[in-house]
Amino acid sequence: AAAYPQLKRDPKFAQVTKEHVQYFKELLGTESALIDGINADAEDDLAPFNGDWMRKYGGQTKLVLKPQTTEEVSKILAYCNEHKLAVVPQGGNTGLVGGSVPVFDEIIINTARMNKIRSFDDESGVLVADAGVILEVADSHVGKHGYLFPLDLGAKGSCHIGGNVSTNAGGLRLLRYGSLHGSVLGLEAVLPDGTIVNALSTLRKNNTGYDFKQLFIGSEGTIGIITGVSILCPPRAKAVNVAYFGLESFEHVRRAFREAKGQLSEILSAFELMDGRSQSLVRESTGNKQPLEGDYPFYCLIETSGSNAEHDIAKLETFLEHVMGEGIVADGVLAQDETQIQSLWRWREGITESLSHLGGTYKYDVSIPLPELYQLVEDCKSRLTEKGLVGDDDSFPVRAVVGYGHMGDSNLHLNVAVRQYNKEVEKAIEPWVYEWIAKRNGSISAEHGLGVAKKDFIGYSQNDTNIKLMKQLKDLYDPVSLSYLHRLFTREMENF
Ligand code: FAD
Ligand code: 2HG
Ligand code: ZN
Repeated sequence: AAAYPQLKRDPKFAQVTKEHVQYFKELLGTESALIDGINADAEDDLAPFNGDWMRKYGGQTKLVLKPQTTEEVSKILAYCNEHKLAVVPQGGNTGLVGGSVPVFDEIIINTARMNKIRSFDDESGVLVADAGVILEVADSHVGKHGYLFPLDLGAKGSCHIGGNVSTNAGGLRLLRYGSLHGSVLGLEAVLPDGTIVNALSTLRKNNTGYDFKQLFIGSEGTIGIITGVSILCPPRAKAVNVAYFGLESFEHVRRAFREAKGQLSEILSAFELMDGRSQSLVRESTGNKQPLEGDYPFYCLIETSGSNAEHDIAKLETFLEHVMGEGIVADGVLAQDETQIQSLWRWREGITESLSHLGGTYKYDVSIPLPELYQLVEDCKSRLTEKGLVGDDDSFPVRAVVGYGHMGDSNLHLNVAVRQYNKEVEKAIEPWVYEWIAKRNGSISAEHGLGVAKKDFIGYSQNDTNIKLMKQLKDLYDPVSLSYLHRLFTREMENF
């Protein structure tokens, strides 16, 4: 991956020296808490921290710090603030907008060693955990007590719950369990000057002034580092069913969604969309046989989660009879056991990884009203085809244009897979794609955040007043802007 070319390193930030490293070594006490590329060549050890999941953004850090406690994070930030050392927070480094990459030479503050479950209350379902707990670990922990983590996503095996909260990740269960703005009850965070903010409430209700935690949820590390999370987990459903359908058009998918909402209502826990190309890509990369015999332009995956298996199956069967009988879905399959449930989910969750085998992927994570949701993919495909950029042989830079996503949340993932990252392709899509979304009052980032990929395009989804207010909040939390946590707003703010 190439270094991010568009931004200049801010000269007000100091270079990391051996003296700085010595301070951190003494503070953290153990070799395993630090990767030191200042005193020795540590290129190989630093590489996984310097690159992102998409191999799109390259970082140049020479120092990774892995604190274990909130106090250590506080001391690190206070020191960085005092010595004008830029930092970037990093969790599982699975973000899809380059936000966790030290695109200059920022010190990485990685939460991997902050991995303790602090408490779980099996009466209220409230989990309190360090920010660096891996999402899947948190879910298994509460699972043992009959509860479910209210967020699920394809990167669950490596992303951290602190990273999830910082990006306000949406994922596969939002339709049923809502966004983290609702389920996160409290947070502990460290401000850029080292101040520890303890808002780690476990209460559902607490109307005593401003709700600080909400500002941290989705702010991508710009106003501080989250160190602890308190989150309300719902009971784990006793009966889970998954169905996978083939459909003839996007109109049919919309009708199926309307029917699913109407007939499955309170047990519906996911309604996911996959286009035909996304499924053939998963087939090609895994070698697995597709769940249905025929080829369809659209597929959808429906999950129900309820407390009574018999009731749920009865509802689901009535629904299936209806959508098949009315010709709303062309074909379908219902998972018969947990293994089949997992294997059907892989046809949806595996798309991102299958795309990554093709080379690079330009990712657009948009929210637009349902009627036009898929039109964006068609228009993008036509545009790239007209420009002669799409084709099967090696002379064409674009290998596939696919659309999939969280239909139930009006959230589409438009992915353009390229043999390698290519300026001509990027210029053909951007800012065209953002203009397309803005014309429909959509969001240019429904769930992945701005990172470095989308920060310059914030104006397509937020007006000047909103951006100005964000800047004011940023200044309040990080008044001297010494820590590099301000980087999201550096560019566009020059206009104010
Ligand atoms: P990182 O990538 O390490 O960091 C993400 C951002 O948060 C960065 O800006 C970083 O600086 C900041 N940050 C990290 N930790 C902290 C902290 N403790 N305090 C303050 N700031 C912090 N996203 C979705 O929303 N929905 C999906 O369905 C989804 N599916 C995915 C599937 C795959 C296969 C992959 C690779 C990614 C997917 N993502 C999805 C994107 C990504 O997993 C999420 O954004 C996730 O929440 C990032 O967590 P992380 O720990 O990896 O964070
Ligand atoms: C998903 O829903 C993730 O699978 C990733 O948000 C989407 O890779 C993407 O564009
Ligand atoms: Zn998604």
